[in-house]
Amino acid sequence: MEQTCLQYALTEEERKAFDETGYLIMENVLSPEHVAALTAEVDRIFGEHVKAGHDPSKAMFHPNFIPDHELFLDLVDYEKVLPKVWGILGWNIYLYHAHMIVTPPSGQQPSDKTFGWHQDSGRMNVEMETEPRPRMSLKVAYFLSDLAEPGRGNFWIVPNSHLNNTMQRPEGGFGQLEGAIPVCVKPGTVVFFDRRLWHAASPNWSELTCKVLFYGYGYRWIRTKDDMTVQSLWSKSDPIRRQLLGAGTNCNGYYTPTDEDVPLREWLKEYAAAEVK
Ligand SMILES: O=C(O)CCC(=O)C(=O)O
Repeated sequence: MEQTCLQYALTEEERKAFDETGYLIMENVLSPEHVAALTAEVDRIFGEHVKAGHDPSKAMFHPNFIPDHELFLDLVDYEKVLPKVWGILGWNIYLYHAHMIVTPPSGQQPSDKTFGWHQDSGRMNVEMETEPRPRMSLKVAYFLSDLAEPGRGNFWIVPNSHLNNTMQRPEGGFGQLEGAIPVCVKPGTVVFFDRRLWHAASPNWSELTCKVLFYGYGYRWIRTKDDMTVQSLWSKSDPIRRQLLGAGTNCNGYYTPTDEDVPLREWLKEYAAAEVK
């Protein structure tokens, strides 16, 4: 990893905003060329799913996409993004989950049916007994399509909701959570969100196809949430990327890491001592 990434370190202002609201929006993180190259691979994968029988008018949820192309692998330790992830979570982290979502035009009329509001990580929200729940992980969403207007299959969030274990749900299956907003962003925008932030996917009532890549980072002692068949990529990765792809010396090293388990800590000690706790 190059030291140039330190110019993208989490600022105190960003930390405060993330802690208070549960999310952070950064525009123009990906250049138009980068967006175009990623989009070409997303379109290829969508096409393969359609050939294999996926209904092209339905949303595609495609997890474990890091091995599908070098461009996806390169975002795992992307210099404009990773420093913000370690700034929030610290150095004992890895990519526990990644999924690609393509939401084509539904052809349906807009409705106010309640979306699938949730905090991430399923049973973690039932079996962890604290109020508020612990953060544990965050997701980075790379928006590839133009979501500047609502109704395009936008990602929806309830700002400041991450410390609420429960939310009042509208009765009768219609209406959204109080305070909910669509995230309206241009291609190339990245959104960081706390896994506890109440969020939802929404239907696409527009003519544009919605394309988003989600990268989930969490502590190394959290299990993967999809197959994450990234082990074959370890040998061609540098030590920090290997850590982020789940490598470790032995099981105990996920809980009590040695220097060999967490090269990110060693790198930070050398180049950004203030970041090591
Ligand atoms: O596709 C979306 O906009 C929502 C994704 C989501 O709910 C998730 O990553 O947990």
